[in-house]
Amino acid sequence: MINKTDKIWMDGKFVNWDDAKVHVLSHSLHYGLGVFEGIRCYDTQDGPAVFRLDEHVNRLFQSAKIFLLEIPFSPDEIKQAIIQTIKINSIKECYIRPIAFIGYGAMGLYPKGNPINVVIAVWPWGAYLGEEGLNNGIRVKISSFIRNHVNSNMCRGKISGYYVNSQLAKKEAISNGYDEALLLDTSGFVSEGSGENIFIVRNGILKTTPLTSILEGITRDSVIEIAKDLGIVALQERFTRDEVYISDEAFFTGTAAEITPIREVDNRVIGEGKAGPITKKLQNAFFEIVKGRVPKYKKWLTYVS
Ligand code: PPE
Repeated sequence: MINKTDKIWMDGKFVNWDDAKVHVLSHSLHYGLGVFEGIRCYDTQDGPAVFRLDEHVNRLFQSAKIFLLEIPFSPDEIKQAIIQTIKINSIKECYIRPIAFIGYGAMGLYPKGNPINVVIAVWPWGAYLGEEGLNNGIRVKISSFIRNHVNSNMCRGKISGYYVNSQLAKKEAISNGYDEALLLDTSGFVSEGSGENIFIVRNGILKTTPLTSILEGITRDSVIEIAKDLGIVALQERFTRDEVYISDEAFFTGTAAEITPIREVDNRVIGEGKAGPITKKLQNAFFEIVKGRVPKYKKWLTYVS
């Protein structure tokens, strides 16, 4: 069950959590076109700080642009609303979910004139794939479902409807006794997890999927930059599932998943079957950064107060 907070920002006003309702004929509920973000706010020594707020809000507006949705607020207004939502709920660490969707009005596939509603909610959300997974790694299954084709669903957008594909993959993985799914693209190369990007390590070199069939993950981008700083080469090139099987280390990245080690894929143990040394190094650096303990990376934090 989700952990409730007090207030949700809806179209410019705060409403009580339990009153944040929409009509059952809201267009996006039926047809899946909503653009959203997942952002985290961390408790730091200087108070709560949002990780890479600008990049997340930019991506929200880019998703809207790709899908021709007019968000009736400016990026600055959305950033301010996010900060205010954290403040009003007096919360130190939370997950932040802004979503813009097509509201109640016409039905059918050409909803001319329907309002675009915008909502921002925050709630506490711990380790996405479990504390144990975050520390010791998770078990992954290559999905029988293929990630979206670039011309049926444009992957630069973070769109509600795309997560139908993700849910199919996730359900399949869990019902087969795994923790998470790894999807391939339409050419058979590795794409991404149901809600994460993937990295592998072979011979000390980091590799992640290029930006084709995947969401342009902000954690992915952060890891690439941190790796460069640590002197670790990070390649962005296609790779196949068998390369994952024989990798020395593998991990998922995402706002919710943070940096989650992968210890097994399709019953092949990865490396030593636990978080590998490069994964640990990146994970430690990441948590130091989000907690505001690395001056150089304070540029990625927006302090709430
Ligand atoms: N790929 C997908 C498909 C994806 O959903 C996410 C985030 C990522 C990659 C990583 O992107 P980024 O968060 O910018 O590093 N998934 C979000 C939704 C999770 C959910 O269950 O809801 C998230 O992590 O917030």
